Amino acid sequence: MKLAVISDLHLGAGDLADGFGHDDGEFLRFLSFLEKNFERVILLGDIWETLQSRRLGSAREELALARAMHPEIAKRFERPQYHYVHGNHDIVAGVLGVPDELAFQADGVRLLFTHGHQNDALHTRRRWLTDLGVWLGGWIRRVGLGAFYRLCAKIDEMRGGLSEDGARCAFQQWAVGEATRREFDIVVTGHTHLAARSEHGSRLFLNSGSCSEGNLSFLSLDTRRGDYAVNCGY
Ligand SMILES: [Mn+2]
Repeated sequence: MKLAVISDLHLGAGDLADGFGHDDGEFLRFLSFLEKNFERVILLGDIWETLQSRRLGSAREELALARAMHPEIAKRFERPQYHYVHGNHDIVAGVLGVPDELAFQADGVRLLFTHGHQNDALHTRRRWLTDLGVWLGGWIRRVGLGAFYRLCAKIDEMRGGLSEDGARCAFQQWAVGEATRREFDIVVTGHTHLAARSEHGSRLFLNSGSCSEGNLSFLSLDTRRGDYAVNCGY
């Protein structure tokens, strides 16, 4: 089976906290390319930005606003070729029936797709605190303090134990631990905005990076041929 994975688009309501950074028409052409070349397209979380709403805790309203701001993309994602798994910034989609993980077998390869925020101990134990931090981040951007926002994001990245070196990266260790415990060959994540492909013994860790801020990052998986690659642009 040939699969493409994209994540972390952060499609928002069009104000300064909308981190998508693409022209919708151009992005639709990218989606057409994925549809033509892959049997399934996995949307691996943080597709919609619903945490950085103007009012705290109005995620449902924010999701509706974001969808209205990007109507053609919203419609495209309804096609049966797309499989949506929610993340932490679009956790509200879970209320609408979007799952928090996807698992299946293709050509004898066992695959687990999870956004990856479940790894964040602070998010799990003190979700109100991380949600509040993300919401404040939206306002910091909205009032034009983009550089300050990026500094905070960097600090958060370090707190999360991310590393380019797979053996030292706490996020990868968690994901591969899940794959091992639950007997998956490949674990595919998003969340970190750092595209990655890293072998851990017999298991493979993949991260789709991000399609926000104008980036076009996607994973291509061919389970029949055993080809797994990180791609930037098409
Ligand atoms: Mn995330």
